[in-house]
Amino acid sequence: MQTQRLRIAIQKKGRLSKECQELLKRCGVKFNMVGERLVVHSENMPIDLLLVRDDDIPGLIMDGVVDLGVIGENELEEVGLEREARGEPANYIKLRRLDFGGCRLSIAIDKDAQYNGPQDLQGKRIATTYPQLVKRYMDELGVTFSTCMLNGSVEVAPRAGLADAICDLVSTGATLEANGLKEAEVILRSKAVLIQQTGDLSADKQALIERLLTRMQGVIQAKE
Ligand code: PRT
Ligand code: ZN
Repeated sequence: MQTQRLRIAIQKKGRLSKECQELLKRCGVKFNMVGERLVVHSENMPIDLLLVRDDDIPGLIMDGVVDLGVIGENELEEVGLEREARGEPANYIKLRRLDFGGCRLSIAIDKDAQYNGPQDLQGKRIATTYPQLVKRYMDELGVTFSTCMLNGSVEVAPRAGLADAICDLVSTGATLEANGLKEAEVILRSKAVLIQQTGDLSADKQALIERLLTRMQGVIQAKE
């Protein structure tokens, strides 16, 4: 269902939402976040913001339900691999990397364990929310392993006896340290990215996207 207005999916609440709203505002998109609305209409441009959980954003783009989305590369790539494995469409256009949401997806092990390289992970059980990304990395290295899928509390899995290691997002490293873990392998360096669906959009929408991108370039450069 194509709408006249450009639809942009952003995270409703979480680590990307504030900076994402700020970026749009700096690009001149006026809107007012009130209450618990799913859709917020811009007051000065033909743009609707769709406020959702970040997990839903890659699929909304890949199914062509929304035009643009802002999402962490970690989530985008995981969902892409998942969908490819299920034979579902996983296409998108990466318009630009943004200057927030930076983190790395890393495998971490007991801080006192010896670590000489990926072969030390052979046969281990790794707790993670990103099984596809872990599999891609380990397959490339030829290291076999098993997973323990957790959507939260990944960092306590080794202590709880659920897994030998974890693979989770790290920014300062404080969470790993607090849980007696150390980084062994960085498997992905991630930032928030602006993505577009691959369907044909109207000339008006495409022109609006170009305008937003030009403004974004200016906004991001001004901060550097
Ligand atoms: O509710 P919803 O599903 O929308 O949100 P969410 O809880 O799934 O995601 P959210 O808001 O936590 O994160 C959104 C995105 O922010 C992630 O997908 C990443 O792209 C990015 N990001 C950047 C991070 C971090 N930094 C980060 N540090 N996401 C999570 N963390 C967590 C990490 O999982 C760990 O628990 O922070 C902890 C580690 O932080 P340090 O500083 O202790 O290392
Ligand atoms: Zn999420």
